[in-house]
Amino acid sequence: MTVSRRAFLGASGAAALISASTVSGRVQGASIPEAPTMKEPTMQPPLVPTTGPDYQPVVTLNGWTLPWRMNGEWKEFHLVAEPVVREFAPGMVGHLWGYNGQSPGPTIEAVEGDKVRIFVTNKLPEHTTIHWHGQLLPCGMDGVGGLTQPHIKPGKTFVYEFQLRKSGTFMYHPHSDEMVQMAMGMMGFFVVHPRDPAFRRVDRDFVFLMSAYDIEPGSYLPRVAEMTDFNMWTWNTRVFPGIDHLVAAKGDKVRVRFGNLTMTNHPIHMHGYDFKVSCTDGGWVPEEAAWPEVSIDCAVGQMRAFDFVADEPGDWAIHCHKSHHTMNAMGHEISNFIGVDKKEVAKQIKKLVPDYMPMGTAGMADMGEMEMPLPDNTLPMMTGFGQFGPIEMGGMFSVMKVREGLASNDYKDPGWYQHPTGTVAYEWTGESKPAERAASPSYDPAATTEFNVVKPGLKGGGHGNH
Ligand SMILES: [Cu+2]
Repeated sequence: MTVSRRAFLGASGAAALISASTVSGRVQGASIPEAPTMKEPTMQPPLVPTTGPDYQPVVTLNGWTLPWRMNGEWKEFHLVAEPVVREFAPGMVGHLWGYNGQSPGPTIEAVEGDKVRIFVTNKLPEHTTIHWHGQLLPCGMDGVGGLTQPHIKPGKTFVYEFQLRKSGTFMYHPHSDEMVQMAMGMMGFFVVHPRDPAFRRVDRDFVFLMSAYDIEPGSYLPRVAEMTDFNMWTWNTRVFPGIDHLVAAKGDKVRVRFGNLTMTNHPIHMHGYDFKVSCTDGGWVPEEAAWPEVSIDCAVGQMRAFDFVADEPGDWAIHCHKSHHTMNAMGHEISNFIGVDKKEVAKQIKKLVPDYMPMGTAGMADMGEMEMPLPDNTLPMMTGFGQFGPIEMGGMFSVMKVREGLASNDYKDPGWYQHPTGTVAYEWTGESKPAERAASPSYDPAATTEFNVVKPGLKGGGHGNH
C-alpha cells in the first residue's frame, strides 16, 4: 500500500505539524504585497497553481481568484475593503462595498497545511474586520471586532496569520457593523484544496456566494436597514441574465459550491441530474454517507457543495426554487389582475399616462416579452431570451451547459444546445411525426410582438468569459 501525503498529514500528522510550527511569526520588514484589483465583472480563467501541490483551481462565477506571493513559508494575500461599482447585469450597476474592485471580493484559494498571511487594508469610510467563516484557527485570528481584535479603522492595515488545518469550502465576510457591510456586498469565497491532489478531485469546480440587496428601481445604493424585503437576489452579486453559465464537458466530474449570506434560505435546484452533497462549511461528507438530491436547501450562513458526473448533454437550468428569487426588482407590489378585463380602465389611464401598458390579465408571462419603460439603472422583473423564446427569469438563475468534446479548461459559453432531432417537446398538430421536426426551431423575438424591444446585452447566451 502506498502512503499518500494526505495519509501522512492526516489526523495526528497534521496536528503535530501545526503545533510544531506555532503560527506566530510577525511580518518581517515593511513590505506589503501588492493588492491586485479587478475591473471586469466577467468570469476570469481559473488560477492554476505554480507553486506547492497540484490542484484543480475553482472557477468563480463572474469573479476571480486573488493572486498571492510566497514569502518564505508563508502564502501572502492582500485584500482591500473599499467602495466598488458592481454591474448586476448589463443595464444596472450598484454602488456597493467590496474588496479589490468588486463585490463579492476575490476568491482565496490555498492548500491544506499552508500558512497564510492575509493583509487587510481598510479604505471604507468606517471600521471593518474580516471573519474567516468555517476555518479552524487561533481565536485571535477569528476577526470578530471588539471580541477577538480591535476594529480596523479607516486607512489602517491589519494582518491575519493562520495555518489551514483542513481542506474544504469556506468564506470570508466582515464581523464589524455586519448588517450594513454585508447588505453593501462585502463577502468572498475561500477554498482550501486537499494536500493530496487526488482526494475528492473533480474536473470542474464552480463557486458562488448568494447575497441580497434592496435597491429601489432607479437608484444605485442598497438600503442597508432592510430586514426581509430585498428585491435583488444574486449569485456573486449578479442576476440573470448576467450570471455566467456553468460550462462542462460531457463526462466531467463537476462540483458546484455555494454559500448563503442573504437573510433567508435558498433551495438550489438543478435540472437533468441527481447529485450528491459532498461538502459543507463543516467539512467533507464521507462518500459513503453522501446523500442524493435534486435540490439543496442552503440556510443563512451555510455553505454546500454537490458533485455529479456530467453525462447528459444539454442546457440544464440551475436556480433557486423560491420563485420570487428568480425575479428582478420591478413591480413586486403589483396586484393580481388575472382574469380582469383591463381594456376600459387602460383607456382611461392612457389619457393621463400615455406610456401606460396594462398587463397581467392572463398571467405575467407577457412581461417577459414586453419591455415596459423602466427607470434608469433598473432591470426588467423577468427577462432573458433562449433559443425558443423568452426565459422569463431574473435573479438567481443560470444554465449548466454540458457539451461533448470541450477542452479541459474551456469555459467559454458554447451557445444554446443543439437538440438531437426528435427530442424537443413539440406542438401537436395531428399530422407530422416528431422525427420530421427541425432539431432546434429558431425563435425570432422581433417577430412576436411590437413591444418586443430587447435591450442590448440582455439576450441569453452572449455572456461568459469570451
Ligand atoms: Cu432563493
